[in-house]
Amino acid sequence: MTRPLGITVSRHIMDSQRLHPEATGDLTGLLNELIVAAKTISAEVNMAGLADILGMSGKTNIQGEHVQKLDDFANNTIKRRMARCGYICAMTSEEEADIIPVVEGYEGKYTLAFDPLDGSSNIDVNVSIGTIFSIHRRLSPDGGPGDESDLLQPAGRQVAAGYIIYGSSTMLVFTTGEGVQGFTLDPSVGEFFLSHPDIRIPEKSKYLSVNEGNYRYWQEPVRRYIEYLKEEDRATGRPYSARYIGSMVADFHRNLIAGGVFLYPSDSKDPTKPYGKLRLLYEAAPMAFLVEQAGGRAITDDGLEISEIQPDGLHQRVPLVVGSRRDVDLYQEFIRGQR
Ligand code: AHM
Ligand code: MG
Repeated sequence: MTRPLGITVSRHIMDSQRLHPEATGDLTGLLNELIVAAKTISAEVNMAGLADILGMSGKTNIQGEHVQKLDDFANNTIKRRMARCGYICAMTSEEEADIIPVVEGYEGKYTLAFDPLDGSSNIDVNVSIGTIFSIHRRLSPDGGPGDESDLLQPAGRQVAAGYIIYGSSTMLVFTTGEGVQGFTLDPSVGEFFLSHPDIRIPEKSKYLSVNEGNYRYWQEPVRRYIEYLKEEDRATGRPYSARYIGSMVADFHRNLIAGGVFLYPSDSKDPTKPYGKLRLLYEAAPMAFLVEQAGGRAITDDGLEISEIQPDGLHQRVPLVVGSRRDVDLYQEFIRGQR
């Protein structure tokens, strides 16, 4: 018996590079190194119930959140591998307050922003979690270390972005600006194979992903939009069904494949965090790039395109509405007072 000859992710990346004679191979090298880090994390996540890796590390991160042992493991795995890969000049991570330098002499022409393990609250309970990444070309001259300005670039200037979801299987979903491709890890051979070529998000959906426990803290247009989606009207496919996992990677992935709208709007729950929970550089920006490449849309809760925001801090938060284009367009009508 033979297995079908699948396209590996490295083959796919090299084939795409061939279409760009000007390419130096650095982005290919960068993605390949990142994929090795992802496979390492995936192996550890799969062992989570058995190895002594569940629970808290005892540390608190820049956001004041308790760091889980697996968060720490994932952060160190990416940081250590990428610091001497030779393709990037600086990094930022959800788990680190300051810019992360690379090893001297290994500075490359890209930057990397990442959330090593998103969905921390789901780590210990065997629910899908993920790694998110965002890559920009550096602004400062090549050679020498990168600085904060290299990382503080709008989402619309990303050269690649994606995530690895550790779910019922491990998948890598990414874009380099030429559509969105999905690869599934075959753990028996340790390779990602192309399983979801050219992913397109359905234009309109019937799924709503939001933490409705925060309802009382939302602004009026958000409440009205959610109420509207819950009303009954067969002609417009309402009421929508609710799907909320609490790991953005998992919620986003579901919506990308099946259609859906995900919201993490600003709320008045905690006056020190007026812009919701999600961070621009390594949560909202990569998802915006992916969804746009798949035919969807990503805006803030007051209607700004995520791709156009000029970041002013490594850990800046941003309210996010992302998903099927017509569902996001509809949300915009609510904030414009058209509904
Ligand atoms: P984390 O990066 O600390 O894991 O937090 C981000 C996560 C997202 O994955 C998810 O969308 C959100 O937090 C869920 O938050 P809430 O529990 O407030 O609904
Ligand atoms: Mg996160």
